[in-house]
Amino acid sequence: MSVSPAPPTRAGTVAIAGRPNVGKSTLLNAVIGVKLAIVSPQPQTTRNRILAVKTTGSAQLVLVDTPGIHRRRTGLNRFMVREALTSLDGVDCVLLVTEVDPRLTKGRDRESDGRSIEAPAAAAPESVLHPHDRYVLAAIRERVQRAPLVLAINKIDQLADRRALLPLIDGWRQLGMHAIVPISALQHDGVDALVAELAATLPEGPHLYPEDMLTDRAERFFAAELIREQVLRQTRQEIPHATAVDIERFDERRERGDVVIAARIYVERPGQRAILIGAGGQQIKRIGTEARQEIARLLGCPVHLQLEVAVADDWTRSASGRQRFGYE
Ligand SMILES: Nc1nc2c(ncn2[C@@H]2O[C@H](COP(=O)(O)OP(=O)(O)OP(=O)(O)O)[C@@H](O)[C@H]2O)c(=O)[nH]1
Ligand SMILES: [Mg+2]
Repeated sequence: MSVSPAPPTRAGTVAIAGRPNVGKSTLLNAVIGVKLAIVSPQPQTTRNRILAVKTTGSAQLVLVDTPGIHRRRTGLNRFMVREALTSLDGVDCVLLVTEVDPRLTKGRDRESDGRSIEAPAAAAPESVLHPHDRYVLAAIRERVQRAPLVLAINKIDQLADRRALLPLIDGWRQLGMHAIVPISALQHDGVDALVAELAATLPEGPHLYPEDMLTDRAERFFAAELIREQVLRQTRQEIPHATAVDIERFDERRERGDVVIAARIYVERPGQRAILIGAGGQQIKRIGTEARQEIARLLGCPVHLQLEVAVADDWTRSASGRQRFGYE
């Protein structure tokens, strides 16, 4: 009786890249099944690369969430775009994320006879591509020569009729994607198929990390991020982008089984501080309540959170200001 050999293990790094707000971090969380990366409706939510390990069957994917790639290269944007682009160096695969474009799909969705969604098969790819995606693709190609590009077209839950995807898929196919997978990261639709496509691109070899390893970042980092997430979700205009969070105390009290965290939220101007605190301290209280619950969920234990709001004058505008918060 012959025993067939076990399939070879595969392992490698997959950078998740794309323009801001297309759902890269939502997708990372969906793949690993843990809310690790912060998510908000505001573009430029993610500022740092975040590594997360997904071991599935014989394959291990080392996923790297990255900030959105865009044209602006001043201040904090410069740091974020550099962080995204340098994350591409040496990866085994690039997972390029885009989203269904409402301008391409909404009008077509309203048609029920399907006529208006017929793919203009001979159309130039440029006609269906979002201009920012074209920029992102060029920036990736400049950096990545050999690694395959797998495209995830996200937010398909927004489509009434999935046939509206056909022209988009056609356009992208002409641009040399290794694979194209329509998904809804939010509804976990197509995510398993995407993981299988990614795993198949990875080189054969031993796993790079122990199976129980989730991320390379410390709990303090995620605590600061979850506070920043609430600022992004609960404030508008310039405040989200003027915010940095510094964890001043992070005490695991083993005897009580809880964690005490004291954090300071920095903004750039006194007026922003006043908005963040809100009338009677209501705004900062709401931010604290939500952030505490999110941190407790991630750490799996009760959390006591004290928040203060301080001003670091125009910190995003100077190299030393950005350096102070680790963004330089
Ligand atoms: N409808 C829908 N919304 C989604 C989906 N995936 C993400 N979103 C929403 O899109 C917004 C942006 O999601 P993020 O995951 O923060 O996007 P990102 O690409 O990481 O953004 P940056 O970090 O700013 O580059 C959030 O409001 C998400 O809830 C999806 O599959 N369907
Ligand atoms: Mg993100």
